Parts: sequence; structure tokens; C-alpha cells
Amino acid sequence: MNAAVVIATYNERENLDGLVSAVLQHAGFRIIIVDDDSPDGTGALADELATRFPGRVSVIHRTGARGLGRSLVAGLQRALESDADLIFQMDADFSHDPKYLPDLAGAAAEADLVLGSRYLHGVSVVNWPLHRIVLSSFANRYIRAVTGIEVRDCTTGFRCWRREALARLPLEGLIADGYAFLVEQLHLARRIGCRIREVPIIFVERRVGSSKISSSVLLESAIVPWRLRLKG
Ligand SMILES: Nc1nc2c(ncn2[C@@H]2O[C@H](COP(=O)(O)OP(=O)(O)OP(=O)(O)O)[C@@H](O)[C@H]2O)c(=O)[nH]1
Ligand SMILES: [Mg+2]
Repeated sequence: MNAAVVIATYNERENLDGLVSAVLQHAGFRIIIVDDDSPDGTGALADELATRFPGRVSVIHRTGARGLGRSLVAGLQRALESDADLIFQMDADFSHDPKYLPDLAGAAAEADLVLGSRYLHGVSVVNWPLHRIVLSSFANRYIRAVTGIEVRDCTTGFRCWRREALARLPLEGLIADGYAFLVEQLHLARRIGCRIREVPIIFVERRVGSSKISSSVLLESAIVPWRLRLKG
């Protein structure tokens, strides 16, 4: 296995150490952390981890306007500069359990993009309040109806790309930032003809650290599917 995992972080100091160790349990996996100058010192911790695991952990420090989308683009571009065959993206807050990495990798034998999906068999989400489940379920229906994407979990951030497919994706052309970035990425993948598969994951809500969802991110999520539909 020759895999790179891109992890965007903003104030994930309490999660990062454990997550990095858990990912590195898997042989052949490397990590690219993309930190947005987190006020809680996540960036310094990431540097420590890079020193502790030379050759397996590297860090991109971003400054200026923060954003999940821009951070993922920077990390994915860095991963493409390496010789990784599989390139993953996942959250830093343990919602995406590293134990599923081999499942996603296995499915990538017959797909260009594999999604870790919360909605393949009912709803596999632990510790979400009802309103969060309702919102996510509505968002997925909305995105499917507006864009025609035929995927159960359009907003999952747990993804595995075959290198060749990711290299064909015009990453610089992605403009959304919050969840909408993930929808736009999926839409583009479909447009360039990627074979997309979903594998089931159980998503566990973060136990420590705080959420970065904002009303502007939600508003963007409402608008982007229409932009994708109108642009084709
Ligand atoms: N670099 C960077 N990472 C971000 C930014 N916003 C969120 N992230 C990271 O993106 C991932 C997902 O963000 P979360 O805050 O967990 O979003 P969420 O899962 O929808 O919200 P929770 O339910 O509270 O976990 C985490 O690894 C965050 O640290 C950002 O502006 N810049
Ligand atoms: Mg989260």
C-alpha cells in the first residue's frame, strides 16, 4: 500500500496526536496535515508529530483566510506531488475512524472514488442530536434532487481517490468551502466520469473540540447545488 491521507485541522489539538497514531498503524500510510494557523496550537503539535514520525507525517501551514475547501485542495495537491497511489481525505475529530481506511482502499480496486458513507444501511451515526440527523438527511435529498448525484452520502468528508482520478480533477476550479466543497468535488468527479462507490462507515460525533459549522457554511450549501446544476 502506498497511501497518503490528507487531514485538514482547525483547533484539533486534543484529537490530532491520537488520530495520527491510529492512521500510522496501517503500513504504507503517510499523513499530510493542513493546519489553518489554529489558535489552540494544533500547528505546533503537527510539527512535533512530523519530527516524531519522519517521512510519514508532513505539515502544510496556511495563513490568511481559513477554509476547509482551500485546505483540502492544498493537501490533495501536495499528495499528488508524492508517489501515493491512493489519496484519502478525512476529518481530524475521530468521526472518521481510521479502522475503515483498509475498507475504502479495498473498494478503490474497482472504483476511482470511494466514499465512507453514513447512509448506506439506514443511518449509521452515533451521538448526533435529532436535528442534526434531520438536517443531514434533508441536505442529501436536496443535493440529489438538484444535482442528480446518485449517492447516499453526498457530504461525507471521508473519501479515497485513486491517484489517476484525482489528478484529472480540476482542483483549482473548486470554489466552495464548507460542506458544499465536498458536494462540488463529488459533482466534478461524476462529470469527469469517475466510478464512484460507497462503503459503510459508522460515523461518531466528535467527543472533544468544537464544531466549525457556521451559518455562512449552511447558506453556501443551499446555493451550491443550484450553481452546479445550472453550470452542468
Ligand atoms: N484547515 C482547516 N480545517 C478545517 C476548517 N474548518 C474545519 N476544519 C477541519 O475539517 C474537519 C471537519 O470539521 P468539523 O468541525 O469536524 O465539522 P463537522 O464534522 O461538520 O462538525 P462537528 O459535528 O462539530 O464535528 C475537521 O478536521 C476540522 O478541524 C478550516 O477552516 N481550516
Ligand atoms: Mg466533525
